[in-house]
Amino acid sequence: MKANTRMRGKWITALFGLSLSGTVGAGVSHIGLTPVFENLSFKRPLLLIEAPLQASPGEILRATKSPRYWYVVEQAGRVIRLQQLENTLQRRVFVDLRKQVESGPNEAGLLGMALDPGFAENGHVYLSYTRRGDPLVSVLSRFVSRDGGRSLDTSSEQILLEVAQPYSNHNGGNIRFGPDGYLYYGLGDGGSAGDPEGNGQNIHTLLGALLRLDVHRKGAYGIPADNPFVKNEGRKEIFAYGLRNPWRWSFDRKNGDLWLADVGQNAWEEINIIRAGGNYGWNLREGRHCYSGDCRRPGLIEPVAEYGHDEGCSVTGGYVYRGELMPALRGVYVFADFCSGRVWGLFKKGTAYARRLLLKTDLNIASFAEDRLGEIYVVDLGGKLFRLTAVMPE
Ligand SMILES: [Ca+2]
Repeated sequence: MKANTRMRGKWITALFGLSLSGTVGAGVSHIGLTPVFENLSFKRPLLLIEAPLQASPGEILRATKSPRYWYVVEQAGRVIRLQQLENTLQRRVFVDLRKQVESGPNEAGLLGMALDPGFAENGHVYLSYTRRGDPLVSVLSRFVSRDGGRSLDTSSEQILLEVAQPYSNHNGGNIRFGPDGYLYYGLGDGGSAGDPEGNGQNIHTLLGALLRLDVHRKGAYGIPADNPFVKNEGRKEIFAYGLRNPWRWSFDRKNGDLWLADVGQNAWEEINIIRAGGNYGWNLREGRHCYSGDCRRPGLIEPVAEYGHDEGCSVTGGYVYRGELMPALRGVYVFADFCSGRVWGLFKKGTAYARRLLLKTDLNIASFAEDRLGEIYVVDLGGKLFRLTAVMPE
């Protein structure tokens, strides 16, 4: 998200469709939005997370009969738990950290949540938030649920990492476990505009970087032995750097590829595939373009796609689609622009990617979500949630 963005807060439930010309088969030619949890509204929701199935593997085959649990993260510091069993839906507060979370600045708040891969056994939940105070501090903490995921014990908080924020914007904050079992944590460049402190290119600060942490060791965290700066100069937590504000990013559930959308300054929004040790260019480059300094020096990794501010102003990264409902989108990376509400797909063409408009919306898309079946959801900051679906043309 971007600080200077007007918050429309409006949402619509109508379906919009644009033809996926040339890619479409089996009579599916439109992509639309279907409201989910229709009777509920959330306050500035940022994330939707489905809990893993807590049953025997065979239960997956009867997914529609099994209870499904969801967590909706609200920016102000609350997480709502939804329990869906066939047609009934129960809602309760999972955790309320509003007293300690600062959500005044537009890009501050409870920004990230990840369930431990061993959540069913250990109840561990990781939260990333902006803590009240001056300066603002980005906090990564572990909490424990002692009641099977129904609520979080706030007294269990163990702070793993604190990073002071020189300015109020570009807090990043997304956290996720990779397929390698390590916790990844994205931090913006510290904020203001143009990266005045040069944090993006500075490997001695955790700002402007994607971190990779081993949170399954004793103490706060350990450094994975193959992190790129373990044997080199630079902070050992860093996995990749040269990032401006990695607001949303995800792993491809099929092959583990790490797709990261980096919010641009005034001109270009970009999508990256992250490699260990990679320098993604900010603030020398904005997208594929010179921004400042020695912007043509070798070693800066280009985004796989970009778009200009004639089509939006703040990219929201999504997912590579691996579900069943939209066959035409299988293997396609789906993402959006927060300001324009447009949703695109990146279709692989040889070694490059072609960007195609999938859908126009009037939403402020804060995040996408992926359920356990690989279906994709849209989280609108205005308070509503939707599933992306294929719709028949009228
Ligand atoms: Ca870049």
